[in-house]
Amino acid sequence: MHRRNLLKGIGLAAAGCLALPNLDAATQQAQPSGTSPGPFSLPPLPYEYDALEPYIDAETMHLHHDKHHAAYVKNLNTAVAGNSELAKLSVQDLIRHLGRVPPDLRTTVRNNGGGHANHSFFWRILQKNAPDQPTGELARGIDAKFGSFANFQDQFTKAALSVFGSGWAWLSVNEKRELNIETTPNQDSPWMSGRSVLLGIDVWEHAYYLKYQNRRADYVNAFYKVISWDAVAENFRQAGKP
Ligand code: MN3
Repeated sequence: MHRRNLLKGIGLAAAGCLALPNLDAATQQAQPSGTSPGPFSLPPLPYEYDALEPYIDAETMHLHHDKHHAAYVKNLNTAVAGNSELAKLSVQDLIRHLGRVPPDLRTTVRNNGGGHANHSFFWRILQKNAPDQPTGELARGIDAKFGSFANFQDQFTKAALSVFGSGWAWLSVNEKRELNIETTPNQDSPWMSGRSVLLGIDVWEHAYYLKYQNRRADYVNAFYKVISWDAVAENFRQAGKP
């Protein structure tokens, strides 16, 4: 039975007061939440939505992950639908080699593939009960490059506050594993320029506006309370490996 045709046939579809079960909604609910048809899927948060309270609030995490990140995934799937060559690449392969993406799809893949890659990364470098600062090789690398952890923090904060409009600030490494602080607009990233990323902060307003409104500096200071330095150190270990 095709319910939509049936309803059309009996003239009730526009009435808006039907008591029949909504088969379309039931079909959608049969899929795991966060999925959209296509090769890319929204990774679940690696912790509870309220895990980063009071620094990053649960409502922001719900919106940021379930709506914003989900939209990048959905739009990326739409963009690669019908292009089997693109659809079989990882999102990292897509954004590292944007020149291989057909010109008519390139901006869409840059923005939404970038958004998917950046946010998938971002969730994993945050944690509850985070340590104050890095240790080991990463700490020594930061001291060698920036003089001290405090100097690094100062420069990273300045970078995050300097982004005009929407974008990100990053701690990245080049092919010689040299540390560098940089910023990118929109959903661009150091990956797009062949570098590896250790740490990144999303300074789009959607990342902080509900809790911090226009006070981006307060959000950046709060971000330091939830950095998983173990994850950042692991990114440093992996950087430059084939
Ligand atoms: Mn974001």
